[in-house]
Amino acid sequence: MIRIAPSILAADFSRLADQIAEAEAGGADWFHLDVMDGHFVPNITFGPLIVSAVRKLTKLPLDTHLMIKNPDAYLEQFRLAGSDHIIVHQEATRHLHRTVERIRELGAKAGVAINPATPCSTLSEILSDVDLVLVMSVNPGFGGQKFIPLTLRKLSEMRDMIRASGKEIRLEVDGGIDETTAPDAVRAGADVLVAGTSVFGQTNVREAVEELKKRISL
Ligand code: S6P
Ligand code: MG
Repeated sequence: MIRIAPSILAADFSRLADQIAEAEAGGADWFHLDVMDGHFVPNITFGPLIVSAVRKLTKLPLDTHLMIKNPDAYLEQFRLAGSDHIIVHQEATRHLHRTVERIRELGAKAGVAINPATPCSTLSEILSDVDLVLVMSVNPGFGGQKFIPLTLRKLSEMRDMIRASGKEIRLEVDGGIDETTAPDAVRAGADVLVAGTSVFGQTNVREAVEELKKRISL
């Protein structure tokens, strides 16, 4: 089953409750929350306060993508705020195994993200300990960027690594996912599609999710 995880980064925060409800009505499976600190990436978004606000608006899993330096210092706060999945960047984490174990100890699913320039092989030793791998298909920092086609090859490589591990690990793709790139990403092996602009950047959010779902089922 392919899941759609709309990213609230592109939502109208002045009417977040309506926007979340509309995406849910369209068939959203998870909500994706992009946390940026202005250090790991050149942009600042929000922290646990917004995660806990979204927690009150939906029962769907909250997929929290930490684009921050020293994520270890904030894992508990994001879990307490209601994150079901906590994703850290391989590039921002010194002791990845310890971090992943800590996320699981806190009762959340553990995810690891890799930037476009980071090889899949950097995850070979940790793969069987994670619940989710996120392959960035843009350089993290801003919504609305163009999908980098070379990342399709990385998705296929990561899918092969997951298959070889024999574990149930989700493969998420994030950045520039729309009606055109979504089917390509699914063919390459992704089973969770993060979509910001192509969902919340549209006038009719419900229809936008429905349309994405339709495209990937063709
Ligand atoms: C990339 C960004 C992603 C987000 C984004 C996707 O800088 O930070 O991690 O999930 O919201 O947005 P879009 O508009 O490319 O779908
Ligand atoms: Mg993201």
